[in-house]
Amino acid sequence: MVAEYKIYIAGKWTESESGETFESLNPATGKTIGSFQKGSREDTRKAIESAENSFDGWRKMPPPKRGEILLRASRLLRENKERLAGLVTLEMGKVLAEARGDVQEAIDVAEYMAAEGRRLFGHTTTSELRSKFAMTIRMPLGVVGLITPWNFPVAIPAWKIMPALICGNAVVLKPSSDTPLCATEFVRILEKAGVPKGVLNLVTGTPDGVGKEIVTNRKVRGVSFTGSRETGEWIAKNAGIKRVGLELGGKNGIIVMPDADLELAIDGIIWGGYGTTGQRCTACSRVIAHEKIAGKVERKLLSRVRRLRVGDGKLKTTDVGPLINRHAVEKVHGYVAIGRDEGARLLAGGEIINRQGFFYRPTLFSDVAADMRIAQEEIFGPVVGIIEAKNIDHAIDIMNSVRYGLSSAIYTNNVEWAFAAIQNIEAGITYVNASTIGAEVHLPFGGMKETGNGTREAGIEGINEFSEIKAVYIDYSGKLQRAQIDAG
Ligand code: UN1
Repeated sequence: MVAEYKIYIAGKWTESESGETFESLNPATGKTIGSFQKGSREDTRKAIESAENSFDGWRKMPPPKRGEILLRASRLLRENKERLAGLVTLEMGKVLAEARGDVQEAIDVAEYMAAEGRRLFGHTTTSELRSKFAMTIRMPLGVVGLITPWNFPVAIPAWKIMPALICGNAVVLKPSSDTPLCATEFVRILEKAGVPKGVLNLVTGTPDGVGKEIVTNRKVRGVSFTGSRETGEWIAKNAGIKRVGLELGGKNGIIVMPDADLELAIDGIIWGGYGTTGQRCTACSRVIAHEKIAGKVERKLLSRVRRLRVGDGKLKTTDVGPLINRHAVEKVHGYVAIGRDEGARLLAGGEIINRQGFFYRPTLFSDVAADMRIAQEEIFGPVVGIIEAKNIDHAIDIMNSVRYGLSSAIYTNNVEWAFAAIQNIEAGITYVNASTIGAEVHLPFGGMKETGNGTREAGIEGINEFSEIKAVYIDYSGKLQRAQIDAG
């Protein structure tokens, strides 16, 4: 018997009125791990209403009290870290060490946001008039809809839920249908930590049923989405007048300059390119190697890629886990064919592994031109291409030649080159002598160009994403004072 899970509305675990369910699979075996409610538009409307009804009580709770609940959630996450990491590996496929990192990221953001309960700073400032005081305060948006992907099935819901809650918003969460179990377990932890009924609602289901309602419902004041560019574009067009935060992926590169510590650079490329089976928005899919050392980079990388062990993420011997589903395997394989047709040289991988589950051989291309599709489009799999650059300016031009601008990295010990990269790469994140992945939760996360719409998540930017700013003027002069007219 397959375990059946429910949706969570107004503090109750219930079945969808649709009467329909869908299954979540273990990508390492292709076997079902649970059955989930196919939430409908009607379920979603109920969830939005429940959020609306509980919003006032929640926003009036003193933020440090809300912080205590988040802190309890962080403790519960810590106590349940191994169990949750096991579920992340089971449902999403990443190797256990990374699954632990996924849960740890949720703990970190819960702690950070819990402490925000005692800050949520505004500004105090001067006034141009006498006996007048001016400041800003933060207010919640109201009901917010959070739509999250499968690649960080605990961390990304946490990035969004924790700041949303500490700011006093009420939440409707729609997790990816590839990882509903992780979302369900995460919401259970928040329930146990004491988030009041109705403040956090979970509706599993399809983009058509749940996602569209969240995006188009006028009662929803903010939407935060991490996922594909196509869906992001649809959201931007259809959300109407509400705040929208988008994080839509990348085509991230690592520049390797001739003076770089090559062993370090190779470690960074392997981690950024093949960690999480390349399924991070921040994954490195382009190595931009200076022509003087490109041959060396290629040889060293190839010998490392060949040694990567592919398998079930729960085994200690596995370096690279499965892809998320059959469709992903086909997509990656399709891109490998495109790369070959375009004239890139396939050095390793390029094949579907013939076994249960959704496995793909770690793949490396060289002779990649910056304008090839495999160097321009997000593949979201274990595929890396090497592109040669003549000098630092050329390398940065190549880096910037894509529509995305999320993460980037440069390996060099030359201060001039490092700062050229810092100042000229159009990306939300630049690493120096570190890989493209590994963002920490107290710094802003997000990208430029078509990676997003200018919002940033995590850290203080997470608070900005989920709060409104009000300007407050207090005139204690006892007379009419007109700004711009009576000053002076
Ligand atoms: C993502 O892939 O959308 O920096 C998030 C990193 C992780 C988060 C990635 N902390 O790679």
